[in-house]
This record gives sequence, C-alpha cells and structure tokens, in this order.
Amino acid sequence: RDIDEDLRQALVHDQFSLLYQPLVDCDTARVACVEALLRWHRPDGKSIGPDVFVPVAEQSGLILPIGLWVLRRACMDALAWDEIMLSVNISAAQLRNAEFPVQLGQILEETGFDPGRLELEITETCLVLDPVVAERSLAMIRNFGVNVVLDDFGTGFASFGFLRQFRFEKLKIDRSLVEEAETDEASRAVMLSSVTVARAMRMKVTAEGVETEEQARMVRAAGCDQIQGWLYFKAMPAAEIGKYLNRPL
Ligand code: G
Ligand code: G
Ligand code: MN
Ligand code: NA
Repeated sequence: RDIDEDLRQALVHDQFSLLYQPLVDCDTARVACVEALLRWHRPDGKSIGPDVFVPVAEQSGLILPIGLWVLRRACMDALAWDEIMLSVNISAAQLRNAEFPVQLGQILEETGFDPGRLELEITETCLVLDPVVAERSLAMIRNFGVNVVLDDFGTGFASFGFLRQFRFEKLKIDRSLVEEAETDEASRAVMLSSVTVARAMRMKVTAEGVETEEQARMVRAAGCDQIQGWLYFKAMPAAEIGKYLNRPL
C-alpha cells in the first residue's frame, strides 16, 4: 500500500495526535506559548514524523484536510490554557488554498477560540512560491486578529526584504542558526542582526532548538523574547500542559 492511501486512512481512523511544546518567556520565565506538533501513529505500531509524511501529504493535497484537523484539534485543546498563545504550523499548500481563510474563520467560530491567541507559523517557501497569493491570504488571516509568524528564519532565502514586505508578528530563529552561532562568528553576526532588525520592526523573536545553558545565555543576550528547546521543554501531550502554566520554571 502506498503512504498516500495510508494517510487517507489515518484521517478516517483517527491515527493523528498533537503534542505541544512550551515556549518560555525570557523576562518572566513562564510559559508564554505552546507550539502544536503533529504525530501519526500507524496501526503497525510505528510512529512516523511530520518531516516524513507532511511533504507526501502536500503532494497529494491531503495536507488540506489534515491541516484543518490540526487547527480544530489545537484550538479545542488550547481553550483550557487561558493566558498563553497557541502556535500552529501551516504548510505552503494550505496558505495557497483560496478557501483557507474562510475555513480558518469557521474553525475559530465553531471552537470559540480567541483569534488574538492564535499564531500561524509559515515558512519562507509559502512566500517565495506565490507572494501575491500569500499576501492576500495573510491579509485575510490578519483581519480575524490572528498572528502570523515566520518559522525557520536563517536557513534559506528569507531576507530582511521579506520582513519588510510581510510584517510578521513574530520571527523564529531556526535551530541550526542558534547552534552555529555558538562557534561561528559569521552565523553569530547573522543571528544578532536578525534579532536587532526584527525587534526594531516590533516583532517578537523566538530562538528555536535551545538545548544548552550556554545557548540560552547567548540568545537572551542577543535580545530574544522567547526560548523554545529541549533545555526547558520537549513536546508533550495536551493533558500535561496545565501543570506548567502560571508558575515560573
Ligand atoms: O515535531 P517535529 O520536530 O517532528 O516536526 C518536524 C517538522 O514538521 C517541522 O518542520 C514542523 O514545523 C513540521 N510540523 C509539525 N507539525 C506540523 C503540522 O501540524 N503541520 C505542518 N504543516 N507541519 C508540521
Ligand atoms: O520547523 P519547526 O520549527 O516547526 O520544527 C519544530 C521541531 O523542532 C519539532 O519537531 C521539535 O520536536 C523540534 N525541536 C524543538 N526543540 C528542539 C531542540 O531543542 N532540539 C532539537 N534537536 N529539536 C527540537
Ligand atoms: Mn514551527
Ligand atoms: Na524551525
């Protein structure tokens, strides 16, 4: 059987689940946000990561219903976490889908989730492929009061020009850049200047993939607002999030 048919069955038979990884606020040392991360548990007992199946689902278009399932599930789960933001990854195919903004509006209405607490993480791929469509969709999404976040910054083509054109509410500095900035002066310069530019544009900045105290010190000193990484939290089931809220680390 091909993975495509398996993915179709996965939706029907409820084989997807979401984990949530907390992001820590640098000033308050409290959880400020959680990122929803998709998991697929196959009937044969194997779990397959989204880095493997999301590209396949994008090819077949299945990412559209899967993405809607993710949004609805995440909004329902996050209703319980009053004070924090919810971050959801959106793939290029979803953003390019003309129906997406309307479907997002419906999910917000059905779930009663506050749009001001929702962040959609998009990657530069969405914007490079079709900047005109992306800009139109982003404008509609923003009209709901939903925040738009640029994910994986520092890995590809995304430039300061992108930041000017699209005006994200938040920038996420990719794990690879955080890692290289520790030892490589050029990478450190890119990281530092990115944070400076983002903050000057009134974007929040998250450092991703922070695994060591040394990296945490470095990204704090650089001016990052939030830290995401295994140093503090790995992704966990929804039921465990509550115990980390409203108290410092
Ligand atoms: O959680 P993990 O490290 O395995 O994620 C691997 C990749 O899959 C990351 O790039 C992440 O952004 C992406 N990803 C995780 N969950 C989702 C999702 O719900 N939708 C989409 N489009 N991508 C996701
Ligand atoms: O592309 P995106 O930033 O959405 O990817 C998120 C992925 O990064 C998740 O799959 C998550 O498991 C992974 N991740 C989060 N924190 C860390 C970390 O500290 N180290 C590593 N290696 N991966 C991380
Ligand atoms: Mn992400
Ligand atoms: Na990333």
